Amino acid sequence: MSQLVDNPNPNHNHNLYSALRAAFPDDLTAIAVEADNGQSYTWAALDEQSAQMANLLTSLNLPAGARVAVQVEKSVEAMMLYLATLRAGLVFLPLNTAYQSAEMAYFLGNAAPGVVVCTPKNLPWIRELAQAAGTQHVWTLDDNQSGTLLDLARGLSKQHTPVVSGQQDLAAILYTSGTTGRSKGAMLSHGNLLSNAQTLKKYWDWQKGDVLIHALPIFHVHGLFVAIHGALLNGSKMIWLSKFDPKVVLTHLPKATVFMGVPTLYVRLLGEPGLTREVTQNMRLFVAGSAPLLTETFKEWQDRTGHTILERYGMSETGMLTSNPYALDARYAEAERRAGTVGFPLPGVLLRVQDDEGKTLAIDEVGGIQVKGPNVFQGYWRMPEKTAEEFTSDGYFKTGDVGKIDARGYVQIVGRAKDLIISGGYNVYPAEIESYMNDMPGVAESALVGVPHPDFGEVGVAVVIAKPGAQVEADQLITTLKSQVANFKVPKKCFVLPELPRNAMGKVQKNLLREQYKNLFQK
Ligand code: MLC
Ligand code: AMP
Repeated sequence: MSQLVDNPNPNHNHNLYSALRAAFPDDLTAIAVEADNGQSYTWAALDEQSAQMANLLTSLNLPAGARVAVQVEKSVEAMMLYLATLRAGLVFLPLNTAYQSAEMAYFLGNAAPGVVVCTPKNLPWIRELAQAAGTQHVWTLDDNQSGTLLDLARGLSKQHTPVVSGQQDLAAILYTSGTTGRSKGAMLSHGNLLSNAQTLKKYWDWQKGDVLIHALPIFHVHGLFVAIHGALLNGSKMIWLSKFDPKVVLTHLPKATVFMGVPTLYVRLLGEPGLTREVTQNMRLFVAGSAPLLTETFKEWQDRTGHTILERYGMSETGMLTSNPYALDARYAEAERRAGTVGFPLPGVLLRVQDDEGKTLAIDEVGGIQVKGPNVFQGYWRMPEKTAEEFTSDGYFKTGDVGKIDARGYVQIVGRAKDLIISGGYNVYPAEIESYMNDMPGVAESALVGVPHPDFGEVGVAVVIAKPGAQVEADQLITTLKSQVANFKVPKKCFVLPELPRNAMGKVQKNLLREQYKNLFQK
């Protein structure tokens, strides 16, 4: 598991908020966040309002490690709730706003949170699910500075001393699905998150005067940790966009220096004629990750803006693992950001490629990527056996990604051992969607495969076999799925076929389906 090195001072508080707070600028009246709703927040406001929320959480006297499950629209107050949860020594559990009731029932039932915060709109059904999960406190938070969370916190003290946390004490749980079965909660500690944030601050050379455009959702690693920790740990202002809109991003680029996005965001920005060298001339760094960045996107970005996108690789269980160099990386004597690679293991991260027999492979040989480091998680929530399965006997985490390391040390991801589709940076697990489809009337069996898509990189295509004599309508199947699961998981196309291709062992040959439909959305 994670390789956290103990601080020699036994009184040192490893609470992540303490480290972030220590990096705030001296002038607390300066603007920390400029939001697209016209509101600005000073550093003092971040500190004081998160203190009020932390005092509210502390007043509940929940046991250490209690979960605070949050499914709300993106807002600065939602980020403050994250900071407050850290301060109070509780565990932040962010949930995608696209999740519907069956998905939420599973997460709340599995995590048994002490507090649930939801949008006012969803309160009636979320309250029922939370009560069924044994949660005593259900609050609301809207994206217009209203909700019962803020009502309850408003009168409380604006001072709060962060709870003393150890490096391995949990700070957050992120649900992720892995290869099979239901979602698993990846447990991340204060030490995991801080070590990764400190490493990135150095490796990407965060500088005085940097301004980050924050355009990603805040319920996943990329938007919640990489972006927010990066800015806060550098005392840097954030331009806070509630939703990604390429036209809006363009208007902010001249005032910013750092942008982070999944590849779809870069593809959509390239679709804007206003993306030029002039508009990006103040920018220092464009970071891409969460899904493969196509070489053509990388090159087109270079041509249009003169900037070279820095691609990095990570996951929920580990935070960031590798990165192309920002500047010269003395370990490799390389400074080049290379398309189609995810760069070098970050300082402190051990990365190797092994075959199925546990043999470490040589340069350019393809196998499973395994990692070790202070950023690697504490295990899956209440799943010790599953956790044990995902680690090697010498403590490396098996990422489920397939790749190789080339002679210059660059890591290349060539595929995934896990059956996973990454669509616009969101993960879709075929097994989950297939089980919904298999339960539909008239369906005998089904398969979901990922195929290339010009906007989302990859999207799901469903193939369904009807029971003898049954009539199954593809459109109806899609409509039903839309009412059951988060919208990004719904296949973009569905075909009803007489049979699925199988090999001699009877296993569905998904590679043949992927081949058959590979040009469905592009030439
Ligand atoms: C939306 N839709 C998607 C989708 N997003 N379908 C597939 N994949 C997606 N990612 C659906 C919508 O519901 C809609 O369906 C239709 O597609 C068109 O939607 P849209 O209006 O174009 O979508 P939009 O709201 O603009 O969202 C697109 C997006 C968003 C790219 C901005 O998906 C996004 O923010 N992605 C970023 C995800 C992210 O942050 N990942 C980081 C994970 S961390 P309909 O039926 O209503 O028409 C991680 C670790 C790491 O992986 O390494 O960082
Ligand atoms: P998640 O568990 O949702 O955090 O998704 C993590 C997965 O996203 C990784 O295991 C990879 O498969 C994929 N991923 C992240 N960054 C990259 C990248 N730069 N290139 C290719 N795949 C990536």
